Amino acid sequence: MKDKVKTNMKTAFITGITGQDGYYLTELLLEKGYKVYGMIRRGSLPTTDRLKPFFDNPNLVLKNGDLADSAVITRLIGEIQPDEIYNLGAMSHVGISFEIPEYTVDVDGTGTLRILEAIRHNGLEAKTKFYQASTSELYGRIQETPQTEKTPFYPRSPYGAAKMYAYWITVNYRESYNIFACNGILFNHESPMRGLGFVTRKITNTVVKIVLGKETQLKIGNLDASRDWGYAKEYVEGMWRMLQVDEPQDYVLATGVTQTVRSFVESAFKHAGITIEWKGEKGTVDEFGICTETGKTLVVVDPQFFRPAEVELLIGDATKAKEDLGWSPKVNCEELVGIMYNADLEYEKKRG
Ligand code: NAP
Ligand code: F7E
Repeated sequence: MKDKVKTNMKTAFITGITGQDGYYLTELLLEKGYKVYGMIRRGSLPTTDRLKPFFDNPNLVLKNGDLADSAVITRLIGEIQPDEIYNLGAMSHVGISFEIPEYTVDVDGTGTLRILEAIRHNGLEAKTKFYQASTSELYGRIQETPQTEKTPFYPRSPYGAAKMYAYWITVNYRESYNIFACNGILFNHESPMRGLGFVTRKITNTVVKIVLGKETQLKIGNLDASRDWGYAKEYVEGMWRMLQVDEPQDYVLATGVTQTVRSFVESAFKHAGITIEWKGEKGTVDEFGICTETGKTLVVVDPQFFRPAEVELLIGDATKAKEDLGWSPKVNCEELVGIMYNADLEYEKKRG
């Protein structure tokens, strides 16, 4: 019986396992009984903090590697012979991609090609299913609203342009070599596991720090950008479902609701019992937010967080994922703010 379980055990290989989505996908796949191999990068400090809850699980194996290193990727995929590969690894910060564009395309664009070539090199075209972490940033300067799988792309950053190459090379390897390869075009998804450099987590974490007296102000960039924000834990379920259907296809995952950064800020402060009133000229660096009760300035606009080109508004239509995969998100943005705020409150209290 034990041997039978082992034989039936599926094997997954995850790049980007140390990131937000890596954490939730690892949790999901281990729960489903997968053997999970994750590629990690060497850092001067440990990069595996998010994975601590799974360290004792014998079905999780971590291997050193990098998306910039073809030889390692080819070797690891050859050794692991995975049933499923989830390519979540990326330089994923849109703003920073303007500062390190060449590195971004090497990792986010060519890195995807390296995995697809490794599948071919190891003769795994008929065995290994491939998930590519595509993104709503492909839509950039949006060509229609809401955005679907058919909406034309118009990326607005080195990150978006690199991910556009990755999107098309995934489609190309599916069509050329019959690899089961899918693009998940995921709209923004957030959680307590989100990196502190992304706007949602920066907001909930800073608001908590203001409440606890560790910070005095939230310094923010473009308050009027709008995003379709969902809960990351639900989105990794959609990734997995894309690889369980008969035909490989590309799918949008989104909530279908968009909110401004401004309203996310207001909502996070509301969880702290603080009402923000906006002062100064709207949409300029002179705008600021005060606490209506105390009159203290709690939010200031800081141009260092502006981007050379901005994606102003995103809103996705995930009808295809609902129909084909039975996937639809349950957690709305207001609930998401609550989940993140409460987790940050616990986290910051523990840190002291
Ligand atoms: P994240 O938290 O920033 O995690 C990125 C992961 O990629 C980390 O594990 C990071 O490793 C790894 N990585 C970075 N450079 C690498 C390299 N050169 N070689 C190998 N691994 C590398 O991102 P996320 O939010 O989980 O997103 C997962 C994927 O989905 C990314 O590809 C992202 O672009 C894409 N995506 C995200 C969203 C979203 O809203 N979250 C939406 C659409 C698409 P270290 O820990 O060592 O830095
Ligand atoms: O910015 C504005 C910023 O960095 C959201 C990545 O996961 O989702 C993410 O990319 C918006 C932008 O996410 C600050 O200008 C204002 O309009 O949280 P973000 P993103 O750029 O949407 C997509 C789907 C991905 O694929 C990416 O990998 O918020 N904004 N003030 C700010 N943004 C940041 N980071 N920091 C600010 O202070």
